[in-house]
Amino acid sequence: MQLYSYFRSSASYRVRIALALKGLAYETVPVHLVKGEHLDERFAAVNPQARVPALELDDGEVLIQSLAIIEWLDENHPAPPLLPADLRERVRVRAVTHIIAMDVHPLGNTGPRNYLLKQLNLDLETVDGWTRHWIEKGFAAIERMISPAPYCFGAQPTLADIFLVPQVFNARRYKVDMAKFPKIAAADAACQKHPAFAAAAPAAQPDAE
Ligand SMILES: N[C@@H](CCC(=O)N[C@@H](CS)C(=O)NCC(=O)O)C(=O)O
Repeated sequence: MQLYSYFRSSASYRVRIALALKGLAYETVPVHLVKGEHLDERFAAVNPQARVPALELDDGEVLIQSLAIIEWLDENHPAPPLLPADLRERVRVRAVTHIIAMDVHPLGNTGPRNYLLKQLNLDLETVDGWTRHWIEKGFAAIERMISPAPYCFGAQPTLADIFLVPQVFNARRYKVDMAKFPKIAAADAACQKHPAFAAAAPAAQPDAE
């Protein structure tokens, strides 16, 4: 498999964690977002949405959208499971996952941030403040929803951890004060010690700068 990825992209980071947790081998194809490589016509042939990640399977099919890719991986490679067996726990894990994937991440993404900067002519400090604001709103909710032991929902990492850790990486980039979110910081610290999360970290990627 080939993963079209950018080392700092949090959506790519999610898929890298899932692949590492499942022990699946893949080759990284770097797509440099800051240089605009995702907007190149050649990449449109890979992902019509012009975003990373995209996972190209050995038969040539390309999967896009990190949550869809990770669910596909989990369905095809069930061990270790990324969702708990208990149905009530599963809905809680999914809720945290969706807060990040659907409510927080899209507002701080490269495309919307560039629109605020270039089309609406807002200055960088204002746009960074916007990004921080939406991360903090989402984190305030998640802080009340998890009781790390040591991962978000117990002794095994789940989808919630896979989505939370890259968002914490983003939060730190934008100088969110993580002292306000001690439970999230604790779950993140536990994940950082896990080899799969370490292998997926931005600094460990072949395209890291
Ligand atoms: N919902 C998508 C988001 C993908 C996404 O927006 N990726 C970012 C990097 S984290 C990207 O490629 N941004 C380029 C852009 O917005 O132009 C997913 O989860 O895969």
